Amino acid sequence: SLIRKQLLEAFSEAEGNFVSGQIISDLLGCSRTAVWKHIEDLRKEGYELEAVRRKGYRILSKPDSISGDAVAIGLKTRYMGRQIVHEQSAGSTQKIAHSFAAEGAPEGTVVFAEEQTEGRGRMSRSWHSPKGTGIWMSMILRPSIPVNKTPQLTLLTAVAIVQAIEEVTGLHPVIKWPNDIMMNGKKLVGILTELQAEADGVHSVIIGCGINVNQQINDFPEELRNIATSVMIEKKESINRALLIQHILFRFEELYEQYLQHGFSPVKLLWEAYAISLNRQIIARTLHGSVKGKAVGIDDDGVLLVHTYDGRIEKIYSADIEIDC
Ligand code: BTX
Repeated sequence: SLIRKQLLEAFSEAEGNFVSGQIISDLLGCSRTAVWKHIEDLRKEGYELEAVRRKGYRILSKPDSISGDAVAIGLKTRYMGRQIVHEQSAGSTQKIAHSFAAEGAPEGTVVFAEEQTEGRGRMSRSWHSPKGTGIWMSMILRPSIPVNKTPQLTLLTAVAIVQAIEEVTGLHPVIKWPNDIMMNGKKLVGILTELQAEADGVHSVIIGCGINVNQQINDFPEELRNIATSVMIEKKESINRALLIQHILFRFEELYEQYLQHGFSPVKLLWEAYAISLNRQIIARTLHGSVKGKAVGIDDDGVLLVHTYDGRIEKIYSADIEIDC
């Protein structure tokens, strides 16, 4: 309701400080008793609120929900996440985003699901997306860039997510080219970039982000337990998903604007600072075989450059990277 929205906005502006009962009743144009009733409603929804005489009310914690409201209230972006589609359960948020994009959804539209039953990774691999624990989201973008530049957006997204995780949790994840964010050698985040393009260029780019947030180790199936991790496992406390989403969308928009104005170089510098695979011996497994050598950098398109043992520089467009110890 509108009242609920105004109330949450008032708390959001107070940034964790008290808002007096009088201010709330003026704002909502209702009696102090009615204010109390609205506060009780918020408590029922899972908000933890403190009431102190003469000071008023303040929010101690929000429920870990990623409903449209929870993400929208306190969001500081101009267009990222200004249109939100939130599903309790979806096959894949990528699929939903593709159909919204085809119907003309504006840039910045974001699709979330509490769970995915057919979450997908690259090359028809699957992405485990259990209910209520992670951020399973797809962002719709409409950049005017040639098709061959779109892999840069995967790298840009990785930088935005690392920055947001650092801000919210104090953890320092690293990026493994092209699309993994890792913590202590395990996968924390996967990114999948897909396109709708025709001869006249890119119509839309759909960036899917799978972020393991509040899973415990037992929430992962056996085969992922040695290769996957979550923010909760690393940080040893649960994290409010809506807050993390807000930071991701904000960082993303900031970098994306820079990218549209100044090209890939500013993003490339940041990406390199967060990358672990650079200057290491690696094995890149591509669809056409493996390339061994030292990862020496990425070029201006975001392609990985590998200095092979026989002295050549190989360009790797798509591969799985293993650090060769
Ligand atoms: P990828 O192909 O690089 O990684 C997929 C591989 O990662 C799987 O084969 C498996 O080994 C491992 N894996 C699967 N699930 C998880 C998990 N939860 N945590 C860690 N490792 C896992 C990465 O592809 C791109 C993933 C994008 C997922 C998002 S979620 C929202 C959007 N919707 C959708 O269907 N996909 C994207």
